Amino acid sequence: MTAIQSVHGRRVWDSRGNPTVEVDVRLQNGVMGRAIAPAGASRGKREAIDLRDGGSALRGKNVARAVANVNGPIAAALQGHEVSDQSALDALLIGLDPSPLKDSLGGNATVATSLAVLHAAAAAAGKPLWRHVADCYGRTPSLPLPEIQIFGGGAHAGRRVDIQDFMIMVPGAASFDEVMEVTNEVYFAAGDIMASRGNLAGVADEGGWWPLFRSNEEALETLVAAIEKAGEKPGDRVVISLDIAASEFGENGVYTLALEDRKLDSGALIDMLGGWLDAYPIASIEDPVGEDDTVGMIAFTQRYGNHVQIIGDDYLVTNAALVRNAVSDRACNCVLVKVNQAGTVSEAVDAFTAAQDAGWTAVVSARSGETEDTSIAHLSTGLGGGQLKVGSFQRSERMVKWNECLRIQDALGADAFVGGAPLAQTWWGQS
Ligand code: 2PG
Ligand code: MG
Repeated sequence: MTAIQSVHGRRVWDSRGNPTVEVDVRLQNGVMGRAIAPAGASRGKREAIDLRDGGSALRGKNVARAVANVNGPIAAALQGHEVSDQSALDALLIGLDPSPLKDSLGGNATVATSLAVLHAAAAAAGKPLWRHVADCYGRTPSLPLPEIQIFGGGAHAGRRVDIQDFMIMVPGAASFDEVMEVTNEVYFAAGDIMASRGNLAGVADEGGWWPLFRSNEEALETLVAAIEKAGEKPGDRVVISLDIAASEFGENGVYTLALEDRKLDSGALIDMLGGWLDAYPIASIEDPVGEDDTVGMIAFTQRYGNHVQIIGDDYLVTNAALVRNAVSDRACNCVLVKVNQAGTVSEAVDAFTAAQDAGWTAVVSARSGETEDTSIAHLSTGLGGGQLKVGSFQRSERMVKWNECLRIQDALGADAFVGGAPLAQTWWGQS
């Protein structure tokens, strides 16, 4: 039994230079846990909000009110409570702000607090965080299969291309370490090809290359060329994963591909993506249509759900009830789990387990605004059986998560890598 002595919030800065919330949870035995809230750029309408001050200073993004909520009502409510009871402490946070989007306390205040509680409880138990998560939720830990961005796009690269994330997965790797090695080869091969074609403008928000492509499909062709240049056969050990983030370029069933100066309805967008699924070794696709396009999501899943992983991000916003609805609607077959979309660890774990209980897969994910916080590397390992999406293979706020997985690999053993198992239902898994 170890009780919380104090909860202290402060303002720190994220990878885009924006203010964010850090929380220290200190226990009566002197042990401490710390976590930082990440921030998204392409945000679902139904995710917990980041409470920001508005006004002209710091482009309206200051978090003084969120920090004050940590140091005021949240600290007062949590003080004296047993730290190991994550669900009771998260219930206290939810009770303080029962609004669906946590708009009075701010999801940034609650998520940093909830994760800091998890860290403090792990430290009090003398366990690494991944082990604490596994024990807490009765799970078998395993190192996740990474999804790693090669080019940025959409809201992460000045909308230079419409599609947001062009990623690879290495389900054919024998270890997490091998995934990192293959990724290094593909990432730099892509950069070399783009530089030689005059297609490279720098690095986007998540560390992927900032592309100057003339069409969205040119990105796919370049990605295949990069996989080949790295000495791999596309679709063999390495496959492609896309985050379309369609809510960013479509509403009410009308999608505007600005790069190609084309407007598509939902059916035409689905046909276009279906053509890509036929032509390229794509094993996973996220938010293929907009978050308000349930009919499109169901149609896409009906056509392709038996052989491609279809991830709901903006569509599900890490919400267990929305996952259960989507399971009964047969819309998508995988959930993206972003702790700050839910606002607490318990709610995020609920969404993860609701998906796995239905036979779906689950991908724990970072946000485009990140920090040195490594919590998600531990969460995905501790919950086990999943995948991890962190951004690209450059910039420390990304590499810190991959490197943390390598440290966990030392403790768990290379055999604990989940490999391609989560993709068993995709064409890759069947081949
Ligand atoms: C996403 C994430 C990460 P953001 O859409 O999946 O790529 O982006 O954090 O901006 O929502
Ligand atoms: Mg997404």
